[in-house]
Amino acid sequence: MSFRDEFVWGAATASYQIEGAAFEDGKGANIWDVFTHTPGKIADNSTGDVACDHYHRFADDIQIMARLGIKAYRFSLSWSRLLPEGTGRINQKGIDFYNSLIDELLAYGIEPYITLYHWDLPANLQKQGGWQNEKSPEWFEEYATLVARCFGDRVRYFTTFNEPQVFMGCGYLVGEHAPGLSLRDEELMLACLNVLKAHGRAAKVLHNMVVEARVGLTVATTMVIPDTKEDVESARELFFETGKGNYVFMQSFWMDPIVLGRFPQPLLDCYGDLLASVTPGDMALISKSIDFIGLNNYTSHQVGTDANGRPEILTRHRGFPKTAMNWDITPEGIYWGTKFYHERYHMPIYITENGMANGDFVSQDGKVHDPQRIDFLHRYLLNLKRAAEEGVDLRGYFQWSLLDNFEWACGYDKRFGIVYVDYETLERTIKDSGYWYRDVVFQNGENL
Ligand code: GBH
Repeated sequence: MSFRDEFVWGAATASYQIEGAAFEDGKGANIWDVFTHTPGKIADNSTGDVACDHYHRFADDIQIMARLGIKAYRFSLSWSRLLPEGTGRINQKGIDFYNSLIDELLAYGIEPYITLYHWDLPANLQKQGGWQNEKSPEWFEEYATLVARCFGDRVRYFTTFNEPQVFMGCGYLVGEHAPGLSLRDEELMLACLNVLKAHGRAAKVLHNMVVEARVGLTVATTMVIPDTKEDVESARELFFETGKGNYVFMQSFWMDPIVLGRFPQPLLDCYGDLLASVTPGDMALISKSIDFIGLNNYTSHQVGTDANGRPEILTRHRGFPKTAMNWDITPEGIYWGTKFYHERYHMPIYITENGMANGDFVSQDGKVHDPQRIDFLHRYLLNLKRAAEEGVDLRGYFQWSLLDNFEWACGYDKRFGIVYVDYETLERTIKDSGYWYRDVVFQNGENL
């Protein structure tokens, strides 16, 4: 067996990165609107005001997906488009937009996968402390209730959060992402715990209100590749390790409570008091709250074992293959990482993002030739297939991204799409990798 028959081949995007229409039709400002309009925060001084103008061109984009045979579309909702202040007042035009998007997808037989939160918190909620406010789990529950009520008649698949590691790590610790904070360790931990509590509440609402709901949470992974056969244990240990000052970017801090119902012991040892703010009632909602795990993967560490038997990250040789983001190209990581996830959590897994940034442009023949991306995807998918063959419960794969788009602090210079976007004319051109992916989808990966 390789990929199961009903394996879901999809493509992914996120609201702030593609929609544009940032101040149209009653949408409220969110933290990325504020951040991008603050000088010096974005590499090319750009904003998501227009982005790919998907808000007005979604029907064309769905036609492109249909042409490529894409079976599922993972997109996120803009919270402040639906609830301009984050709670309370509802913006009907926002609901109308997502209704049209969902209906159009269904008309083409494309299954919608909704992400509730891909980093764009309503600005009004940030004014009240954002995820540091102990009311934030209630805010998120109110939002999830609206989503379930409006879209739950047609949508079954939801992820609550995209990469809590990144929006908390880069947004609340490193400060390179909105809202640009650098919290102290204890403050950061409490804010992260609010995200977990928010997840628990939203998952309950979705399960209660949506018939046959399938709810997940997506984490960012830097996978691990054992250097030799002797380093498998070291790689596993490094992948799931966590401890004092080392949790926000890690795996087990987020996923252990959600799947196993408890925090890892090293964290209980050093943050016991803070973790106690998660009451048994909170934990009852957080644990066993998901039906699948979403993994986003781009790169990996090479892991060896030092003289004391401890895992160590090995430095790769000079000139090691890299993408335009300068991230190492590491196909085997997706094999090892999904395998380790499977062994620890025994859950269905979707790859909710995988792809690469490349220096794409339109050639003289009017096409976009991106053999590097084809090779990258081919190698990663072969490793994913190997994991599937070895029994990892893989349910689907979403290409990041359908379109070139606003790459957060890097602006528009980095192109991740299988569809090229000309930001002057907003014209779309399917890249060679897009056509290649179509063949993979049609053959369920048998041609890899
Ligand atoms: C995702 O974040 C986002 O969900 C998506 O919105 C975004 O556009 C996309 O990926 C591409 O960036 O220094 O070599 O160890 C990905 C975030 C990427 C964070 C890889 C950690 C490790 C880089 N992660 N990164 S490295």
